[in-house]
Amino acid sequence: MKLSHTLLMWMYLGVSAASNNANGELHASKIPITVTIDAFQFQPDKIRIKRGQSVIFINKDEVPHTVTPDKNSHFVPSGIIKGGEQHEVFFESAGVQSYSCDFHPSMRGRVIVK
Ligand SMILES: [Cu+2]
Repeated sequence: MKLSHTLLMWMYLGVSAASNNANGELHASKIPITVTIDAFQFQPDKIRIKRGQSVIFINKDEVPHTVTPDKNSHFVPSGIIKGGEQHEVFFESAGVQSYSCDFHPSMRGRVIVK
């Protein structure tokens, strides 16, 4: 009795994990991509997304950063992202959208929007 109950539990856990996995892959294109800001670097600093997809920038540093579009880039600037906070940026225009941090101009990254 006890053994079969344990077996059922394991089967249930197995099925549940598998369906979560399949679900995640099915909707992968709609899941926002994450860029981590860590040690004064965007990681990764180059990503490819589809138009309409968003990118969540997570600031793991203790100081504030921004995601500010270059002159020829088209997206709404993040404004200040405080240390430990995050901000979602929406990319509606195709092309290479390059950006930098207002406070640390050497911090640069690119989002390639298809
Ligand atoms: Cu910065």
